[in-house]
Amino acid sequence: YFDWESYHTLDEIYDWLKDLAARFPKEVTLVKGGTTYEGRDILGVKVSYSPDNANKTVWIDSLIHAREWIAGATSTYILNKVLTSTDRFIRKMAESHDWYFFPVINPDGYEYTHTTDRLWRKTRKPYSICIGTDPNRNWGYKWNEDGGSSDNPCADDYAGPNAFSEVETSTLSQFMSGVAKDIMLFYTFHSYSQLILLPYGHTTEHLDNYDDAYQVAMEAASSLEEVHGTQYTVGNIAETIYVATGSNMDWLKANYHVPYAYAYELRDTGNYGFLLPADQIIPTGEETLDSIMTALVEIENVI
Ligand code: 0X9
Ligand code: ZN
Repeated sequence: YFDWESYHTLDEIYDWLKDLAARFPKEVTLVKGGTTYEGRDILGVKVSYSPDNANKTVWIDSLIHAREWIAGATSTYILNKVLTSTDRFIRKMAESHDWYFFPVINPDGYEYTHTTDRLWRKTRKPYSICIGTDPNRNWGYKWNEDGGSSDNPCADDYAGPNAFSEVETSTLSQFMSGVAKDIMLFYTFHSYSQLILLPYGHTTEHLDNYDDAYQVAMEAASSLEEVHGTQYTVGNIAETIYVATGSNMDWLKANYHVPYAYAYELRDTGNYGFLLPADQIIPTGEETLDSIMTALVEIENVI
């Protein structure tokens, strides 16, 4: 029932995560990262080959924006390879890190894209005459500042009435707070535009360890391109696309000093946009996986 030839529903993804926990009882733990307005769980898995949790952690989340289906398909592709790849190099990288995968962090919205409106982006909690907050504008760092979001509940980038007004972001942020000190490398997958974006979204200034993180991303982008020729642009969020505040990445980076944090805007550059055909899932997964492995090598200088 699960493959990378088609896009899957929330139930299919959650059943697959539960199935992994049953098939790999030593390595895979099902984790509840939070809850949603409509009463669903935000389910993820922890993958660890180290009984003493001594490994550095890689975090991968996706589908904070409901319509960006390739993002969820790519994170499950990578999760599957972390568990089952027989490539020696990938096995070494997989087993020498701990991993958190949260393929669907906006489950109500994702379900809605399958049942009712394929291009829905936000959560599903009503505000006056409109529904939903942009969960990637609702986190508590620079919340609703600098013109990086909207006060209009009908806008697709509505920040919500206050930071963490949504149960999805408040519960998931509590979960992330508990593991943040172990996170060395953070990814949040979006689509589309073929970009590797670096913090922060409120300013074009290059803050914290920007230059170092940029070098790693450039190496990651060049190894991504080697797989299928797909070209990515690397840069600061505000410089590369637009000012955007209240994202999960910026909140994590600012509060926990996670050394390497990237938002990927996956395929394509607008030909299909959010409606990327399913026959691009596997190539997108292949190239994205390679870029992550390269980032790990660059960060840790190991072969
Ligand atoms: O606007 C957004 O939230 C993201 N672009 S999208 O078209 N996928 O909606 C980019 C925001 C930058 N990413 C993060 N700060 N995570
Ligand atoms: Zn997005």
